[in-house]
Amino acid sequence: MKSVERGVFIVFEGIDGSGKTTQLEKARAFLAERGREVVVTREPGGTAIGEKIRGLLLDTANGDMCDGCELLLYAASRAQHVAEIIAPALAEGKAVLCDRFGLSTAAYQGYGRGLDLERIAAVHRAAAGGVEPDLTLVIDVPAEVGAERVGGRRGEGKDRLEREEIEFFERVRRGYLTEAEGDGTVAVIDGRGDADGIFDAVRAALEAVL
Ligand code: Z5A
Repeated sequence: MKSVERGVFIVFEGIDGSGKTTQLEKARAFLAERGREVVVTREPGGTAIGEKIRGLLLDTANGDMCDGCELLLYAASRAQHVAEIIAPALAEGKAVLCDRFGLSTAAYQGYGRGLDLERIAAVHRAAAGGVEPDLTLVIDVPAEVGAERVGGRRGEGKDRLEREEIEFFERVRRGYLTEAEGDGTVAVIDGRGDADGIFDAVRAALEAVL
């Protein structure tokens, strides 16, 4: 009987415009070439319910959303996402590549908004139900670099979160770097330079968990 390959859960993180989605797509191609069955998904979103929640979170009409409401909406999206997509895919031995997960909540709602990190961790545990990444790749760029990369989207088309000031994204970046310290499941990758060069470092980190 053919043994079922172990599922592997890999998360791509970083501030807006870090290039994490570009790297995730390269990882998808790399894993598929190696014959892995790959599920690509994202937060907030990833399910029909989650995409509705994403709409609420990004809607510029919701400018008066309080930070606690925002935290719980990300968590609600995650609970559905884990139950409907991530846990079943891992149980079937698939490689799950997820654009953002728990570290986004610590970085944005904790370091960015200033919510208590213990509270965030408790809410995350309730949502994720013990399903945690084997590897989280933080694609690290200064806030100015991220802002330049998403520059084309700024102005008229900005969503509620993209309207934040550059200082907010610097706090978020510092949050990622602080949370990564001493956590063996998190790799920080320098996100400056060209995308292929960055992927060399991403590939090395992926190979270590495959
Ligand atoms: N959020 C939260 O607050 N709490 C949570 O718990 C969760 C999320 C889960 C939506 O995220 C918002 O949700 C996010 C945090 C919050 N927003 N804020 N603020 P999202 O992931 O959907 O949105 P995003 O962060 O803006 O991601 P993005 O648009 O997909 O950008 P990206 O993934 O960082 O980058 P990219 O799409 O790969 O690249 C952006 C541009 O740069 C694009 O034109 C590329 O061609 C270019 N690029 C990429 N790599 C390079 C390199 N190496 N050099 C030059 N140019 C490059």
